[in-house]
Amino acid sequence: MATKYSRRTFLKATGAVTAGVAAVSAMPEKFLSWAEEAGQKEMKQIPTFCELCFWNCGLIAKVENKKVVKVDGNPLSLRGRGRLCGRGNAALGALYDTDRLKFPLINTGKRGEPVWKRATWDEAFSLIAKKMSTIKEKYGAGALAFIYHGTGSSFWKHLLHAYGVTTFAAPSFAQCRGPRDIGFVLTYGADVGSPEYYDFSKSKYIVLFGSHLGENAHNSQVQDIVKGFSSGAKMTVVDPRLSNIASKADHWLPIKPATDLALLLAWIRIIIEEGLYDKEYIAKYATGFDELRAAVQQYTPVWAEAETTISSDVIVEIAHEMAQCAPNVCIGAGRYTTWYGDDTQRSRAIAILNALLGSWGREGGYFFPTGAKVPEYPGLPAYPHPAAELPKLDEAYPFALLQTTTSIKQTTISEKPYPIKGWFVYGSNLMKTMPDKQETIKALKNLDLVVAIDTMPVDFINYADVVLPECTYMERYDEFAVGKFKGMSEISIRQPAIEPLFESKPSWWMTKELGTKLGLSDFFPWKDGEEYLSKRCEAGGIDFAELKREGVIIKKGGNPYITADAQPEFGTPSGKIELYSKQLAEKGLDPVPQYTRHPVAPPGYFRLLFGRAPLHTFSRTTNNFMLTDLQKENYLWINAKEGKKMGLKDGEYVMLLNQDGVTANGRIKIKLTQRLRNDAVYMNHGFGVHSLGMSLANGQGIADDDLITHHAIDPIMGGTAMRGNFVKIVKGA
Ligand SMILES: Nc1nc2c(c(=O)[nH]1)N[C@H]1C(S)=C(S)[C@@H](COP(=O)(O)OP(=O)(O)OC[C@H]3O[C@@H](n4cnc5c(=O)[nH]c(N)nc54)[C@H](O)[C@@H]3O)O[C@H]1N2
Ligand SMILES: Nc1nc2c(c(=O)[nH]1)N[C@H]1C(S)=C(S)[C@@H](COP(=O)(O)OP(=O)(O)OC[C@H]3O[C@@H](n4cnc5c(=O)[nH]c(N)nc54)[C@H](O)[C@@H]3O)O[C@H]1N2
Ligand code: SF4
Ligand SMILES: [Mo]
Repeated sequence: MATKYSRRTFLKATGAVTAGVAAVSAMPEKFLSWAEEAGQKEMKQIPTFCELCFWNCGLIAKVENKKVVKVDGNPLSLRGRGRLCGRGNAALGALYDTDRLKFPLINTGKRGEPVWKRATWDEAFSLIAKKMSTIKEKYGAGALAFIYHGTGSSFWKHLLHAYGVTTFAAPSFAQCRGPRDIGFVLTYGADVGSPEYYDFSKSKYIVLFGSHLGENAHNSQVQDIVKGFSSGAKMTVVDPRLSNIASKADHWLPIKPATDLALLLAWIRIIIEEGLYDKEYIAKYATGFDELRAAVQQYTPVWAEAETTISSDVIVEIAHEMAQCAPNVCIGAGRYTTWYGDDTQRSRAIAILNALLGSWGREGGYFFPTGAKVPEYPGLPAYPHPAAELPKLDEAYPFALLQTTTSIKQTTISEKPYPIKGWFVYGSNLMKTMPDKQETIKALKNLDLVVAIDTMPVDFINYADVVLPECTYMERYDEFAVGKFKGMSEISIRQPAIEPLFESKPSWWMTKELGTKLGLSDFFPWKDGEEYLSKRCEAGGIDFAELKREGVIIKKGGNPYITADAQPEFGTPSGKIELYSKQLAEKGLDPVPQYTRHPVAPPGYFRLLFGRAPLHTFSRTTNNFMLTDLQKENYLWINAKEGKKMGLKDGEYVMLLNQDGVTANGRIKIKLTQRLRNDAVYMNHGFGVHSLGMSLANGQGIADDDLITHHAIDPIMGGTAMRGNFVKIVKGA
């Protein structure tokens, strides 16, 4: 076998890493300066973890002369197992992006039409502290809200809690996984975790609903599904589009969009009526079987065929296949689940189907995870209790376990039930993330303070009063990542590979400084980020030196499956799996999921579908020079036959107009394909950035979010369903 020479093996082979310049003389000219540099200084290897998505895979940064020259996966990391996805490998593109936010900025113009003034950190914090005090005096601390996504947000939560703030929300709940979390919590009293507790590597049968794993690059999960395949797992993928994972499946079901609940209810009915369910499991662990059975009688396979366009024979065949492989079956819960407005009910139907097959707590289904904990920093004062109990923001959505961005936005506009006057936004590009931009702008204009903590001059920055430039994940200490896995738990550390570039700073520093200005220094007794982490480790008996050296500490233990000795506990009111939910019934909501028909595209329009670009994370990476090299814009997938009928050519640019007459800013390239139904178009989310500061991303492709002017709200948990928009293709762009 030919030896593959990576740079590392090359240096190792020549001894350049340790032997200095002496070994260099025999090297070819082109490697000379490179190796000389490496030879003069020791190459450092710093383990840390990735933030290019929330999977947080362990990585090892290779540092020469204070420059990160490469990243590799940390073989010890359970989230990555020594591998990084395409985005994770582009860490240098994020770190060395010349468009990064470099110093604090204060907007001296209007909100949304910024005139930026470069500020010192002290000026920026003084302004924020002054405005916070004014808001607190006038309206109370309840008038401040925090919206966040990402690891460093925990420092801001701490600061704001200490200040008396009570309103916290993440788009990754109400615009993402909220429905599936709540659907599973209502059914099992537990959610499916992140990373999800799927036992794919042991599955005999896997079913995915619009969860395009591989394009949605959940690192270890993709590795698990590949293991499952190699051991002979069969798979069905339900998706209007032949996704990459669908192309590997035994069955691809190109379902009519928005009808998944019909298919699920038909499967539930078949499994019940043909007696294919796990009778012992249901008798022992579940409640509400008879009510479930009665409530799904109308959902016959023939009825489901009319709704979904999937033949009733195929529906029955797959139900039989699943049942044959039960309980080693995993019907995936999905991740991005805010689709059509009845999403918690669809997620509940998935949870119920898994229960009937007995897959919760069984090999190849959903395992019970092993948890880990790092204690809080010892001796911190208690957070203040707000003087008066504020009314619940999400009263209308009874199972919004987290507060929702939806309610924060609505409350900011209406000032009811109380005014919200200041937003802190961490790592969230709200212009692209929340539906209905005009409404978001209306809310932003009603605020007295908007603080953005970010690394890049993204679209949202233009609406901030003060911009605080955070250094990237490669330059900072941060919160731990604590992961629950099968028979193992993992604690990962983030530590700086190099010092922060420009004037950017980590969140532990920003919050300590601002906290001190606000008179909250008691809440920030640590000297620096390292001490903050080390004291917490000490309190929990965790070897900090080992953690720094290895990047992760793994603990084994815990039973992943139900056994005679290890019986499951369900955190529902009945202590059982709730096939029929009294909790929902009491709130006037369907106790068993019922099908609702959603609007279809008007003539001449297509349903707008969107999803992940394999080599990008939303708008996070659209300016990353290593990734724009691979994909710089998005494409409009359209069924080839349909496209040709309209005279469209592959690669031609078009514009898009939606059902409300709104045009997306920019143009998009047509991709004619046989891999999509003829009633929908599909594009990657994250592109169509409208921010001049993002020189590589600005104006590339079209933003799905420009076209999402309509959204339905999930009545159970307040999620915003964004797949109910329709677009018309306008030629001649
Ligand atoms: N139209 C539409 N909307 C969607 C989706 C969709 O597919 N289409 N997807 C939904 C989903 S699944 C989710 S989870 C949400 C996610 O939406 P958001 O919560 O907005 O999360 P991201 O898009 O990951 O956030 C990106 C922001 O984080 C900044 N950032 C990156 N690294 C750092 C860092 O280290 N520190 C700080 N302070 N900032 C950083 C980036 O520059 C960028 O501004 O969006 C939802 N909204
Ligand atoms: N590379 C990469 N990976 C990522 C991310 C990223 O930005 N980039 N983001 C991460 C985040 S936060 C999340 S939440 C996950 C999201 O990952 P997923 O949960 O997989 O969600 P989407 O990317 O929105 O899924 C889009 C798929 O749903 C299909 N679909 C559309 N409408 C329907 C329908 O009515 N029925 C069915 N059955 N299918 C439909 C689309 O055709 C597409 O294949 O990905 C994560 N992983
Ligand atoms: S899946 Fe990729 S982008 Fe996400 S944390 Fe892992 S390596 Fe980074
Ligand atoms: Mo998400």
